[in-house]
Amino acid sequence: ETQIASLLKSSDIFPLPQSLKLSYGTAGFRGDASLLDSTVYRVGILSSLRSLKLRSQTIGLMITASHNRVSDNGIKVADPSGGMLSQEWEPFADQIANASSPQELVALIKEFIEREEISIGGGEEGEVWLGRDTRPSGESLLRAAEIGVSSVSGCVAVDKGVLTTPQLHWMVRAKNKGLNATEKDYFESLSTSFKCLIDLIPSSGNKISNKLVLDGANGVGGEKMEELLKGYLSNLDVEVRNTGRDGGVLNESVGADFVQKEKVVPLGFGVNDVGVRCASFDGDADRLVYFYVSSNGDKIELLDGDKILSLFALFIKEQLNTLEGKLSRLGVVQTAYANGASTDYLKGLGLDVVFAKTGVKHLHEKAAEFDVGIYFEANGHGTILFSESFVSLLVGKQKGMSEGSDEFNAVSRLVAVSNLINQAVGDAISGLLLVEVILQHMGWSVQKWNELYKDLPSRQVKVEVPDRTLVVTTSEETEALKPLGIQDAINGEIKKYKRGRAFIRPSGTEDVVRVYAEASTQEDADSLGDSVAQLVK
Ligand code: NG1
Ligand code: ZN
Repeated sequence: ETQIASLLKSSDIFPLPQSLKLSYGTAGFRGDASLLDSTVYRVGILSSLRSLKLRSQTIGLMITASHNRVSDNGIKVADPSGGMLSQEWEPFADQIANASSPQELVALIKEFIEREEISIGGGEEGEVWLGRDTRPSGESLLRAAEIGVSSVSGCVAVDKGVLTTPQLHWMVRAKNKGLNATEKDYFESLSTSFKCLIDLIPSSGNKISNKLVLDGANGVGGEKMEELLKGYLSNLDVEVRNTGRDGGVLNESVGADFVQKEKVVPLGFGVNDVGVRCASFDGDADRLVYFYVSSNGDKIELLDGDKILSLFALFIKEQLNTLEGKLSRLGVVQTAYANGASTDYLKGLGLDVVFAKTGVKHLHEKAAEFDVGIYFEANGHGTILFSESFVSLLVGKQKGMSEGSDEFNAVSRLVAVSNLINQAVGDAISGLLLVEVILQHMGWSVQKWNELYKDLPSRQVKVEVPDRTLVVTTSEETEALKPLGIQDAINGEIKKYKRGRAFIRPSGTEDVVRVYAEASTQEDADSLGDSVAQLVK
């Protein structure tokens, strides 16, 4: 009862703005930052309940709206594994976020606590770690989240300050595994395994230029990358631009989402960078794409998530092939946005390619079914998952191998990759380090890497509609079930183009319907994209 009274009191401070309809969506709640106090407060409560439910394990709460505009913000929950909040709890998240009064909120919470058999107030403890990106609204939203967390009795909020999204996920995962879990531990783990992989590069290979220029999207990623370079990896030659210190605006004409969707040079890059290896992070540094500026200085050649996935798959496969006997199942996971040429390439390597719905929670789940599962969204969000049993098998086998043999080195590389790559969630910093070391290992320039396969021309269009929920798709998202008849019309358009492929789906993070189109020429992809967009309007 005292618990209820305290919830009623604190929820009074954060009334729900009128006419706000929230949905947990692809990646947590997002919206205009000025409207989100009540939402983050309520998600704070949810996180405490989650921690109590999971026997006091630590839960993560990240305040970010990733690649969205700077005036937006958002919140998402990390489960104890470091992965996304279990989808079973999403309906509850939606319900409480939309509760229109403190009384309704408290009633929903009471009912949920009973149904989930969560006990509160009998000495049970809960812990929630909070992080935020560099958005100006982050600090006050974090305060609201803290109040939500600590309004549940026995629960404490720990403010971890400004972090990339993947750093917080990594720290939560480490904490619950009983490992050292500070930001320093994160940097040390990444830099140690990176150096280990560098030391394992065969000396006979081709040497490539070390130089990389990074577009930090004017967000948290550039800052953290500089910290890593300064404190831990001083001999890596990375120049960071768009750090946010030089007056640039977060995600505005910069960053991975901009570069990948618009396929143009981000601000701060141009004719002086022609041919140089460049990379872009998104606003919270969970996405990574590479590019190089082509000869006239305004166009780019994009190496997206699909190409990063292909590079990783090739390297991992090479190591696995060096081992005697078939020890593992390697698989890759893509979404409908994957370029058709990348899927053909991966299948051509003999890999098991599976498809998941948009949103990393769906890809992560499928990748976890393999011993080594690599997943990437075309936009650059992805990682590699190693099953614990496979890593222990490797470590066990290595003991009987002669040091320095090809097999021994392959095992050492795989173990180092499992430590370097963030296994909680896609991480631009750890992904970048892995790309860099693989390119050095292969002796490949960015141009050479780009030649693995040639992307089919594609085009993405956003269509603003009064109600995007009217578009309903199949589970693979490649066919629209509603509005009735629209899929037949889309098929009619697709048929007109060689290698034509197109689909529509409602965005889970923005108020738009997304159109994806692919065809054998850029003109055709553009024209297919535009005509499908017309059908949606
Ligand atoms: P929506 O807005 O649902 O398409 C976007 C990305 C997803 C995912 C989430 C989370 C595209 C086409 N969609 O989701 O892949 O990354 O944001 O950030 O890039
Ligand atoms: Zn992001």
